[in-house]
Amino acid sequence: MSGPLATKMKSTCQIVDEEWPEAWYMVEDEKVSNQKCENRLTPNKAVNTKEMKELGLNYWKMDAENYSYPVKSIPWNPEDATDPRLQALRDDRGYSYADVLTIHPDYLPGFETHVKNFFTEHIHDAEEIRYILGGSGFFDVRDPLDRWIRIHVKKGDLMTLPEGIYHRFTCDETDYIHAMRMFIGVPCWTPINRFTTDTESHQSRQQYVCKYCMPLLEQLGADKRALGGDEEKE
Ligand code: KMT
Ligand code: NI
Repeated sequence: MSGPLATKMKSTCQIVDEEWPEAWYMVEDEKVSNQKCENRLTPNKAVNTKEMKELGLNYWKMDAENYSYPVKSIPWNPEDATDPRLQALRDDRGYSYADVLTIHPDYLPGFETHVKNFFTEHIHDAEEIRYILGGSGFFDVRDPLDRWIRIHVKKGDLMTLPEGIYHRFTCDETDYIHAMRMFIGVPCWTPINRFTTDTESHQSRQQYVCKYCMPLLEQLGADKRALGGDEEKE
């Protein structure tokens, strides 16, 4: 294929599965003494790209090496975008708002409080879109069985979390991440915290459960019944 459509597809299409960030199941929260460590199970239980897509996550590998961004810009003017691929992605997906911030003790006043709040489990009533311009950190998302999956994002990763997914974020041990936040429309960063709010009856949560949790849970149930059926035959 050639022509404008090919150029557009090349500019915005999601890249091959192998390049997605590494992800794994975490130890139980009671066993987490340092949230900034990897906190893997022993042996490690990896989560593959197919599983991450089934949770509703999206991912693009971006070129964060050859384009530079301010340390902080709230908001960030889209006219300052020189990366055509970022521009195309924003246009395609309607990401009308963006800002840039650096989460590091020297650059973010109240760093510790922010990190604590980011790590409080929550949902949003919109997609969470993060482009990692430098550094690294962990996004934790719940699977339909309510187990934590830890995703290690780093420079060049653009990841979206679907509306209504339970999640949290933490810096890793480097205590440094430079990120662009994007939003469709007027941004609202206020999290809807689980356990202190009735998130289960929130429309965004219910929508997420219907779209992503129910199909997976039904499949698990069917698999279990199939196994049970075999056992009965024995
Ligand atoms: C969030 O919503 O948790 C954040 O914005 C964290 C910093 S972005 C990597
Ligand atoms: Ni969030």
